[in-house]
Amino acid sequence: MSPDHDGVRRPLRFVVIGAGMAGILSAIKLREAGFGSVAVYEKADRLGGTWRDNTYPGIACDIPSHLYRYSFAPNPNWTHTFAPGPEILAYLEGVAERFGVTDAIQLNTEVTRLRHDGERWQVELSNGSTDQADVVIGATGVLHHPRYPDIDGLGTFGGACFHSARWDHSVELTGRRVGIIGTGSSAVQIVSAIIGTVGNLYLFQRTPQWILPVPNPPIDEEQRAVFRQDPASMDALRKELAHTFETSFANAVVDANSPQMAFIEEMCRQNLENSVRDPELRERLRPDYRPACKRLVVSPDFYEAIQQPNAHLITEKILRIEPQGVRTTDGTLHELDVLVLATGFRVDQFLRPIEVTGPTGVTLEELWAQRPYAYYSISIPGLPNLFLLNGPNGPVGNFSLIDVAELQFDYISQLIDLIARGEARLITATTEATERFEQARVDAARNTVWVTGCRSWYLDDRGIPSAWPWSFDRFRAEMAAPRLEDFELVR
Ligand code: N01
Repeated sequence: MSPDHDGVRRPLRFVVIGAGMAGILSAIKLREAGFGSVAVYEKADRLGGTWRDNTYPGIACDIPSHLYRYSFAPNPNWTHTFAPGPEILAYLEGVAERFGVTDAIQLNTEVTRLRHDGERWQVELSNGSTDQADVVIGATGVLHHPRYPDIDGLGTFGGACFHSARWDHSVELTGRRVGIIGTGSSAVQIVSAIIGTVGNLYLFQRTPQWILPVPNPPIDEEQRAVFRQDPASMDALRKELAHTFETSFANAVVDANSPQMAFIEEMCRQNLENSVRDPELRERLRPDYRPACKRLVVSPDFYEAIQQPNAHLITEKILRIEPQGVRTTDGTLHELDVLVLATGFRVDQFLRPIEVTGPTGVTLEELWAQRPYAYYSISIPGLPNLFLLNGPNGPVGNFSLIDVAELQFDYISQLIDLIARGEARLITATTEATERFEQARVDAARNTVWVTGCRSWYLDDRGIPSAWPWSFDRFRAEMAAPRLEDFELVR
């Protein structure tokens, strides 16, 4: 019997915002727990979140594919160690289909307002209709809103111009003069993917990046057949990858002085020394901060690509954009047909621009006037029964975000259970517990490699990393069960 009708748990209505990886997860888990009344609202015309939005050439995940998958839906068919984006999108769509949640997803429907009336969340939608929910799950993603650079004349460019997360596939690149602004993970993948096709490529680098040379070998059909026939062998691989990843990399970045971090630094330095032949180019590509201070860029072939005769690394500052191209401060006009803005994302948005008002009248904008925060990235004091997946200051950069979301969901489901059982009508973290958590997080962030002297999207307006500053083991332990004394439970 479903918990909606088992007489022990009361029926609840759930609204999930966003049908990306975390929203699909929520629908599957809620249905699996027997909650029948679930609506997932997705503003776009297709599910898939970041893997729907980012379709630029060369896109791949930099977390090994056998780690970047739902634990309940291992995939024996990944074609590469790091799967290309379209394969991940197809995987997410396949999982939603296979677990029967596509009917819960309403596409082209944006949540515009959430207002808690003391009993339930009143939900307003872009199509003019409304909904009500006992519990809202915000699964709106971290790297979602493109950041457009504030450069003079951006709108005057005469050719095609688009953000890396809004790739215009109707634009022909073959033989053309293509400019790319930015040198983050997106730009590096794009450069490697298009250098063989374009006429000339101009990479506008404001800050050089360290590059970790990790190869991306294919997983051949023979190996995939083994995984299909013997899922235990796939699980063994996953465990081995998870162990290596957590101990050698994910945990190194939160301890800037660890031997693992020293090893990663050495690999990056060797990569630069050994891969870039021209000493002058090598120096222009050399960062003046420690590897992994910015989110480490992983690429087996970027240095090779940028040394091709048709590749031009531009390190002069951009003065302005003109109809013909990009003018740098040395007076040179770099004439272009296409301009790609690989300039990253606005990472302080989360639920925004949804207007959220709690039962006391307090708004999300007031609560987050300085910057976004949430107790363990999940609960915002003043906004009961609203739970976030991959919310503010969570483990973002170096872990599989699917693992993160699954652990967070298990934690949230324990709170939902209290609501369903009538032990609480409304649940929210207390202000005091949230402040305590924030202080501990800020203190611990001082030991991370992210504060060793660089500018990055990790850093908030105070220069404090908006990230989980502890190990993954600690995250797992904290997510095992909520400390109820840190929550206000209203009956
Ligand atoms: O964005 P970024 P991204 N003038 O913010 C430059 C994930 N991801 O889309 O360093 C000139 O890293 C800016 O320069 P600077 C991953 O978590 C994963 O590349 O600030 N330049 C920087 O070089 C990643 O970290 C994968 O000086 C300007 C670049 O634009 C995150 O997404 C693939 C500028 C922005 O880099 C974001 O990566 C892709 C200006 N006005 C993304 N403004 C994989 O899984 C900005 N820049 C592999």
